[in-house]
Parts: sequence; C-alpha cells; structure tokens
Amino acid sequence: MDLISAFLKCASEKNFQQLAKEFLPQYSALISKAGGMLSPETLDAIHKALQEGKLSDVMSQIQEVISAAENAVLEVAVIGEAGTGKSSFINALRGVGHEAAESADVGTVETTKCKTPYQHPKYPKVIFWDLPGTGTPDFHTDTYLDRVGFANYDFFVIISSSRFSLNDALLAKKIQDAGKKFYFVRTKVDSDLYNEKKTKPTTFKKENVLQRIRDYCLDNLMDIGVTAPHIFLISNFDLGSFDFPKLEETLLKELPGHKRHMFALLLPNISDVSIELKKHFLQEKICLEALKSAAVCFIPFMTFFSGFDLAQQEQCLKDYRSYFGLDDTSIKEIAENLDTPLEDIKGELKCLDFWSLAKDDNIIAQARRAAEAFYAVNGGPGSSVFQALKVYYRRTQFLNMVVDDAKHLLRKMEKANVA
Ligand SMILES: Nc1nc2c(ncn2[C@@H]2O[C@H](COP(=O)(O)OP(=O)(O)OP(=O)(O)O)[C@@H](O)[C@H]2O)c(=O)[nH]1
Ligand SMILES: [Mg+2]
Repeated sequence: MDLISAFLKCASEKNFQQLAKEFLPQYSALISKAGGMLSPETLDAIHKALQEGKLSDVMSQIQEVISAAENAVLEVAVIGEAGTGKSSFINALRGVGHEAAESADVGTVETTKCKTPYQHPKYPKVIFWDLPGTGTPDFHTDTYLDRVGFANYDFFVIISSSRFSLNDALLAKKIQDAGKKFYFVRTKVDSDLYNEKKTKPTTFKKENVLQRIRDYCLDNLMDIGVTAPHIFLISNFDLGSFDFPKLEETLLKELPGHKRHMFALLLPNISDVSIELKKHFLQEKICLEALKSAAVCFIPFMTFFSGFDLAQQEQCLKDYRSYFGLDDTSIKEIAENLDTPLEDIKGELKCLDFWSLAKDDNIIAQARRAAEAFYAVNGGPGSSVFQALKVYYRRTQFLNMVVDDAKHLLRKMEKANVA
C-alpha cells in the first residue's frame, strides 16, 4: 500500500496511531537516498500531528514545506584560480552550452575578473557566482571572504586544476572556520588521464592516476589544517564519469530540506541514476500535495478545489518535460546533436502528445480503487477525495512518461556518444 492509500484507510477508520506508525517508513521509501523535502523537525511535527489526529496541522505543515521549497533561494559561490574551469563548471550546472549567448565566458586567457552572478535560466532563484581568480596579485586571503560577502552563499565550490594552489587551501580553511560548507572540485581529470596514458603507456592505470590526484589534494588541504575535506575529481566535458554524480548526491544531502528540491531539479540528466533521483523528488512533491488534499477532506467545513482542469494538466506536463530537458528547445538541440530529423525524434517520444495522455481512463479507475477505503467508511463517493486522487495519479502518469522518454533519449545520445 502506498502512502496515500494508507493515509485514506487509516484516516477513514480514525486509526491515528496506525497512521502515525506507517507514515515514517512510507515516507522513507518514497524519497531518494539523498533525502527529501521534509526536515527531521518537520517530520517529527507531522508524526505528532498524525498521532493526535490533528489533520489540519498535518495540512498546514505540508503546505509550509511546499511553499518553502517553491520559494527557496540558492546562491552558490564558485571560486578558484584563473583558467581552472570555473565558468565551464557553472555552464554545466546551468545546462547552457559554452557558446550560448547567456553562458559564462570560457576561455584560455583570464576571463573572469570580477564577481559575476549567473542566474539559472530555468530556476531564476538559483544563482551561481563566478568569483574573481584567487591567484591574482590583489588577492588577500584575510580580506577575500569579506570582500565577496561570504555570508550570502549557501555553499562554496573551490575549483582547482593541475597545480594545487596554496591560496585555495587557505581559503578552504577560512570557509570552514567561518562555519560554511565548501566542496573541493578538481577539474580536467580527463586531460590528466590522457597525458599520463600518452607519456606512460605501459604502466598507465586509470585508478592509480585518479588516486594520486585525490591524495595530493587531500594532503595539501590537511597540511593547512582543513578537517575531513570533500574532494571531487571531475571533467567538465564528461559529467557522467568520475566524481560528479557523487558531488551531486553530497550537495543534495547536505543542503537543507527546502533547498534540495530545486537543486535536484536543475541537475543535468547525465545518467539513469540522476534521472531517477530527480523523479524521486517530484514523486515526493506529488505525494505530499495529495496528502495535503486528502487531509483537507477529513477536516469538517473545509472547502476544497474540485479539479485539475485541462489547462493545469497541460502546464504540469510541460513543467515535467522542462525539468527533464524535454522542452521544445531542448528536443530541437538534441535532434541537432544527434544529426537526426526533429520529427523522427519527436515520433519516438510518448510525452509530447498531451491529448492522448489526458484521455487515458486508467487514471479514473486507479483513483476509484484507491478511494474505496474512504467510501467504505464514509459511504458514497466523496468527490474531494476522488478529485485529489485523480490529480495524484495524473501527475504520476505524466512523470513516469517523461522519465521513460528522458531515459530513452539519454540512451540514444550515449550510443551516438554525444551525451
Ligand atoms: N580538458 C578539460 N578542459 C577543461 C575542463 N574545464 C575547463 N576546461 C578548459 O579550460 C579552459 C579554461 O576554462 P574556464 O571555464 O574558462 O576557466 P575559468 O576558471 O572560468 O577561467 P577564468 O575565467 O579565466 O578565471 C577552457 O579552455 C576550457 O575549455 C575540463 O574538465 N577538462
Ligand atoms: Mg571564467
């Protein structure tokens, strides 16, 4: 039984102890291993409200969490010496190509001279700050953090490439001492591997080279007194390989619950694992919204919306497509990268035909089945419950369809080697 059915059954029977008991394991099964939107405090509060049968408290707690997640602001500072790959990293996370007009400049000469904000094109409340090179003559470790207004950032990403910079290590220590989080990202490992293979073809071992780079970064950071640093080896040209997936997961885990949702949505679709991760976050939101609507049905005299009209459904599908990079612009880009006619690509996707998805009657049958527990006790179709369930199953159907298509396109791109 899923969270919603369990809720309806227990709430209908007024079995609140059982409801509270089932909630935590059901919620844990729903969310990704990087966590979900609910903080431990909110989980406790919801658990307590369920135990006491205070469904209006459950409803308001969930509403608060959803609003906080939708309005979350995220400011990420990206720092490091000139030419280490800061702009490339920011572009990768913003999902913009290096040549796109709105991308952060990428070049072989020092292109970032002042603090520049880059808004995420799809999530305007997410801003990446490309900060001045730490290797420039006017850089002073003592004043740098104050100068860039360090308190404003959610976390820091220190980017380093081949040579280890003492300034970066000193800065890492200062960030840690100030109680902020930093992640040490060592870029260009693709070039390191390429060079090592060229120069030492007989003794070359990928894992050994990567381990050596990791140890070198770790030793240098620990020498300065940084404790337990997170180090990630990446290639900005190949995010699916090396430590980028681990970096995504670590960032998600360490962000506060309400900021996780938006950050999860902006992560690039680099693998089935990252697509599934994003799916978990959306499934959680769908479920919490349904839970909120279901809770309302048990509160006397609460008015409740009566539907999810076609325009809202169409928008919902459009949003999901956008989260997974299947909006019209992205599909066009993918077709160009694959050198395949746009119509052929479109023909392979199931999520583009809103009308045939919206006609799927299976949703009504699913909603009816799930509402049975409620009807059995309350007698007769409670229309609010039925409507809430229809929204829940419709959103889930759209999400599953978009996820399938996203995985299909990823596989095609991997095959053509353009992912
Ligand atoms: N091989 C490889 N090259 C990279 C990687 N990341 C960036 N580059 C290249 O390194 C050069 C510098 O990258 P940028 O992203 O401009 O570096 P930056 O830190 O923003 O540089 P400044 O703005 O000058 O401080 C460019 O030619 C990039 O294409 C990577 O992971 N691997
Ligand atoms: Mg730059």
